This record gives sequence, structure tokens and C-alpha cells, in this order.
Amino acid sequence: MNEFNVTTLGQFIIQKQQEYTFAKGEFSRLLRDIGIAAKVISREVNKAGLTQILGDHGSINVQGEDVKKLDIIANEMFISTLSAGGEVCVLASEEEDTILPLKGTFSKNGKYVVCIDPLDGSSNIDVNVSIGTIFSIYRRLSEPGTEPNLQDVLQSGNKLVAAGYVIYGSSTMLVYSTGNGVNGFTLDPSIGEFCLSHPDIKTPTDAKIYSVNEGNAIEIPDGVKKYLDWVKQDDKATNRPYSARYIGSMVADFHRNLLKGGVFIYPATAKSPNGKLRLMFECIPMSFIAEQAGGKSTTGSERILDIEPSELHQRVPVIMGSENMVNKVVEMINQN
Ligand code: AHM
Ligand code: MG
Repeated sequence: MNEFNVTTLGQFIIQKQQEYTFAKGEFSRLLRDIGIAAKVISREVNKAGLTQILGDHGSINVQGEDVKKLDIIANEMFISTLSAGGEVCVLASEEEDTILPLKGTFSKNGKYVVCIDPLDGSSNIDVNVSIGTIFSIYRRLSEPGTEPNLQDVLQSGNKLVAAGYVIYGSSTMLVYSTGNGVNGFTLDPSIGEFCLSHPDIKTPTDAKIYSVNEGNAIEIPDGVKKYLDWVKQDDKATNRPYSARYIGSMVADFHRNLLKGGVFIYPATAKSPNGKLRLMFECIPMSFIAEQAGGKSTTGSERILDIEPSELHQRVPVIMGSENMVNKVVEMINQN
């Protein structure tokens, strides 16, 4: 604790590093770099409403520069920060078709692989609704010094070293886990630091919020349809009817459910037969956080973290959140 009685993200990372005698600090530096990228993106997100004044994306701003879309800015921010850091050999981004071996001076020797969704829920930017960044970190499989490859990236969630997200909401928060519980940090804009605000987050085992795009109800699997009927029935003993909450920004829906308890569902639909959300960039990292907080995450038939990825942009159905609620959805899917 310092004189303000807060623990900053930087202090927390160093404290944790000291618990591992052999840690050389590279991983700590990588986490710190992600925190720096998050702060810059947070600043840009907070200026988003000013595009009318500063120039819309695609236009030229008053300084004569091209104005870029925020998701592109966020993507570039990660590429440049992680290239400069040198701990990461290859980055995979939801914004990029293929993997990006990083070109920083030390990147080829970097021990880590990072996957990011730089700005998830970006359709919500223009209407001032919360959006987020999602990240996950793996150890590289190829030899340091060689060219990293797709197999370095296509690792199952069981191999994660860390994962987390940043939510740009009424405040900016960074939530992450290294496999030893979940901690949340709120950005204090007055000192420009993420401060530990939510230590050791545990999600409720049972709750009454369900988050799903019910507009798709006609085209989702029968078991999920049945669940959506079940949640609306009146039954005091099981706290029903439940409450529907769906922002359409996965990070924000997930974050609320993590703290209050709930279940988030993005099932297979007629339009997206494998679900909409991406395994590497969205489902694995969020499932890791859910489990680390005591929750659960599955496709309905398989634990998300057990899936061996086959494609960079693979999509999967996902049911995640409070354990008993996830179990109930799965039970109804299995009845069909
Ligand atoms: P994106 O990566 O293109 O932003 O899409 C992902 C988003 C999630 O944040 C959200 O849960 C989902 O899409 C909402 O989809 P829908 O509008 O089909 O309900
Ligand atoms: Mg996304």
C-alpha cells in the first residue's frame, strides 16, 4: 500500500512476480505493457463522441491526418506497444486475417504469444455504450529466435498463462487472471493508474440475470428456446421470472454477470451455425475468467477451455457464467 492506500496494477504485478523465485520479469513487463495500451485506448474511447468536432473516421482532421476508426486505433496500439516491449513473438488479433509475427528488435526471442480483440462490441461506440478489449497470453511453442507460426497461437484454453479484459464503461476497469483467481483494477484518471478495486472476484453460483439476443429466438437450438421459456415462468422457489439484460457488448454483459451473477448465452443460430463469437479472441479468455471466478463455460457439449482450436477465427456457441445457471441451460439442451 502506498500513501493513498491503493495498490496500483504495476505494484500488484511486481508483488505477484516476487512470489515466483525464477520469474525474470518478462511476463510482468508484458502485463504492464497491456495495461499501458489499455490506458491509451481508454483515452481514445473517451474522446469518441468528439468525432463530430475532431473529424469522423475516413475524414482528414484539423492536423491534416487521416482519422481512423477506433477499433483500428486500438489494434495498432497493441501492435506497437507489444512490438516495442519485446516479450511477445507473435500477436493474433480479431482485426487481422492472419497471425502477425512482431517486428520489434527483440520480438523474435519473445517467449509469449498474445491474442486480442482490440475493441469488442465496436458497433456500440457511436451510441456511447460500453465496449471492451479482450486479451489472452500463451507461452510460445516454437524455439525462441525462430519464426513463430500458427501453431504457437492455436493453443487450447488449458494452456493459458493469463487472460483478461478491459471494460470502457462508466469507469475503465482492467480485470485479469493468471490462473490464481481474478482481480479487477479501476482506472483512476487523476493519477493515470489502474488501482486494485475488486480483489479476488468470485461470481455467485446462482443468480437471476440471463443475457441473450432473444431476437434470434426463432432460429436457436430447441433446448435454449426451452430455457428462454423456463426463465419467464413464475416460481418463487427458483427466483423466477429472471431478469433479461443484454447490452450487445460481450465484455459489458460478461462483466455485469461476473459481479452480480448471471448467464450469458450466444448459441448457434441459423445465420451463424457455430455461434457468432470467436473461440481464440472472445470465448477462451472470457471462459478462463469465468472459471477462475468460480463460474462455468461450455458450448453446451464441451468445456470451452478443452477445445483444441483448429482455425484462427473459429467460432463456437457459448454458455457461461454462474455455475448453476449454466448447468440448467445444459440440462435443457440435453433433454432434446
Ligand atoms: P464484434 O467482435 O464484431 O464487436 O462482435 C461481438 C459482439 C459481442 O460483443 C456481443 O456479445 C455480440 O457481438 C452481439 O451480437 P448480436 O448483435 O448478434 O447479439
Ligand atoms: Mg469481438
